[in-house]
Amino acid sequence: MTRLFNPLVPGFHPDPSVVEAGGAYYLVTSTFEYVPGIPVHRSTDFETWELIGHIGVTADALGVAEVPTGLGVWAPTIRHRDGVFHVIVTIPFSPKRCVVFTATDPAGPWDEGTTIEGIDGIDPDLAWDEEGNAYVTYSGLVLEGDEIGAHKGIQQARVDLRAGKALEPPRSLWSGTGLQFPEAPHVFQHGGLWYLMIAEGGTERGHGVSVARGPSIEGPFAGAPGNPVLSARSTTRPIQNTGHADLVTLPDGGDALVLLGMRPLGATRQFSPLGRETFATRVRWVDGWPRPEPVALDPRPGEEAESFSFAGGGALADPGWIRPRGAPAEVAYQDGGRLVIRGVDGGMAAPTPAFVGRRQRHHISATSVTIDARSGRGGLALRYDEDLFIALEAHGSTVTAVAVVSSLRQEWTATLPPGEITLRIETAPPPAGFGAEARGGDRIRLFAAVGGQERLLTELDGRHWSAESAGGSFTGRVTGMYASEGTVSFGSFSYRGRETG
Ligand code: 6LW
Repeated sequence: MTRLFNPLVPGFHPDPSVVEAGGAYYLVTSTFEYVPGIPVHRSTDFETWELIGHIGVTADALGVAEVPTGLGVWAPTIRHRDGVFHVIVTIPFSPKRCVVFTATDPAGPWDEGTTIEGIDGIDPDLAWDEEGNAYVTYSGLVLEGDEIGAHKGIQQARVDLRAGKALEPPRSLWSGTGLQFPEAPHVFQHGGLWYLMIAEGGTERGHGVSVARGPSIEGPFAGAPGNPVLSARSTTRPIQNTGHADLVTLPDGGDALVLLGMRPLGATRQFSPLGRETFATRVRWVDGWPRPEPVALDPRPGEEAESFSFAGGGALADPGWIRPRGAPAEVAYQDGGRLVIRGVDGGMAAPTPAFVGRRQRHHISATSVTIDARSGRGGLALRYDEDLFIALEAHGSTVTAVAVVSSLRQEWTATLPPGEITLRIETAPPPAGFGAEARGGDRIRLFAAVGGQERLLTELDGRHWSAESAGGSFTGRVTGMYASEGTVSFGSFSYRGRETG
């Protein structure tokens, strides 16, 4: 039996879509303002997933150089047909809009994409009927113009992928049970019928999966009894917000959904530090309807540890580094066994900061760097967005911890002896119970050290840097190295994470 580790892909990885081709699975997720965008994870056993590449490796490839926070790359769908991988995605506020990227090797290179005119909405799905006609099915959320914010339900149009246009005005399909934000549609065939699976209820605690079926790809679709067929709302399940699902057949022959969820912490389970992650759950078919099981927590055991020394040439080429609105290599380079970052004014508050980071993937985590900040200012930061971040900023022998929550800013400063500085950010779940600390999010501790002398600069309540506080930022925590002035250099970066013990 295939074991479904959950999270399947930990850290900020929402809106998953998966396809099986040639004995392997390929999974893509949303990346919003981050570059490179749209990671492609590959697995042959559905248990171990490897990041093999990205679909947009520069900001221009995705049109996200100036995209507002929370917009950018939303909800890709990956499909495979006649030896070609297709990824269709909406990139709101980018010239790309609704775009289809193709590649014969999902590790890349991917083409520059073909925009599909006439599809105005989000969460596009791509499917072909029995005759080979291509259809885009999408969520009719209006993102600009006079009707901004209006919702037209689930829509569909036959499209010409080569010419990049809809071949008919969009038609309305079944749009769920009436919960808010019918979205994330996927259409597929099973047992001679066509199914339309959607998310509804909004991506917060009300999120769920609903299903309808009909005789053709165009419907008409009739909803399943008992929709939503999956939701964690108002339950004590450790994985909440479950929805936005795609169907897949596992290596053991059973069916499963990949979907997004969150792992809230705290006495009233309100704060999710890691944002929306990718999970999976088994599906049984009952009377021709998919019945997903509740999503069960099963994190990979033990500790995940990674470290980069920058002495070898390829450390910055690792695909796990990301940066808002620009490629990491535009501000960072390896020189003399170190990673050098050129400062950008505004530091972590800049929309396009000189920040090169990796997703926080575990509740118990420690990220540390060694830094030389004698010719600049910079350090280690934990970012939700440019308004919500924590930074340990070194300048000469001084280290300042900075915590920013919108217009609130607080600082703690320490002066250290001369020498190479180590900066470390640790996170841990809050204590159990109902005390003051238990009511918040995770506990975040900020350290600076030189030689054997270590200082705890401060301890913070992580509720302010969690998905619920960030609202429509839609991303998750990213921890990494940055510079705000001059140049700073890093000798090492390490991340250790685990879920228990
Ligand atoms: C995604 C949509 C959603 O496109 O959030 O709230 C968007 N729901 O399905 C970004 O993840």
